[in-house]
Amino acid sequence: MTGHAVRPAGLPVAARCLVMGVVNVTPDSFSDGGRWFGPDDAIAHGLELAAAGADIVDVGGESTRPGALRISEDEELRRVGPVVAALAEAGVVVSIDTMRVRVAEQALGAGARLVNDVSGGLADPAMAGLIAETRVPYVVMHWRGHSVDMQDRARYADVVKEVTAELTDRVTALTDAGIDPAQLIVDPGLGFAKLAAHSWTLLSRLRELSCLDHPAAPFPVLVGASRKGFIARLLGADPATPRSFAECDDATVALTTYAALAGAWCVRAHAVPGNADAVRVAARLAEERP
Ligand code: PMM
Repeated sequence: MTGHAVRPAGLPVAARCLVMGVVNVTPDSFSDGGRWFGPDDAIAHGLELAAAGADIVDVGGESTRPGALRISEDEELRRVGPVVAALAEAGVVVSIDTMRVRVAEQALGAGARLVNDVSGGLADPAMAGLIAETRVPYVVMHWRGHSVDMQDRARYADVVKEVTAELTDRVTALTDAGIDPAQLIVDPGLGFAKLAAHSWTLLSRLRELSCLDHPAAPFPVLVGASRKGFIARLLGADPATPRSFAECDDATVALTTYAALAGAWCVRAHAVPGNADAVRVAARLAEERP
């Protein structure tokens, strides 16, 4: 099966893996923090990503880099509100990257079409109700706790088994709360409560992640490998000197080709053009498969 054979309603449809471009409206994000912090720069960047081939533009106001502290809800709303509204108004398919129901609700009101919740509904108990009521597509990422101490939770005997079991529990809880399984997209949460080796193992066994122990499986899979620390550490001169995040874009493109061929529904990426090419290359190769 290919993940992109399963298509969440209300989102772009293509005979290939989709590309989600990233706009972090934060001063301190892991990979591009501070670059698009003002609303005008963030809006211009979102439009640029859409023009470069992003099918969806993911707007986030809260950094989730390891060790990050939370910001207030009002600050998050202040950061993302004008950016979501302007991009949606311009016809861009906007995804809101938030763990907070109030931020998700306001973003949907301003025209966002997908909620990307890195906590999979665990951070805000009211999130499931909003998603059930609005019937929008919803990304359920594997998450074990807030960024401040998430790396202390990177303990696994069998990372693929535990991540799929924990995602199954989330999907079951969300569907029990009234969400239609057709709204759900799953994500292994690369780098979130994961050491580098855990992220590599999960990527190498991507096909297993959509096949959760749930009657509605397989689910579409979103992969967020772009500029993550596990790539920076692999490519650095030595373990103590990871490569800079922006210098990981070529390796991200390589992983996008792989993820698309392994059936990912969508990849989340900071530098869109190379990834937009990679998903098209992968789709062409897949056409030739017997
Ligand atoms: N990674 C980040 C933020 N949001 N959302 C999903 N669904 N999956 C991810 O892997 C993910 C995400 C952190 O990366 P960034 O701060 O570089 O954007």
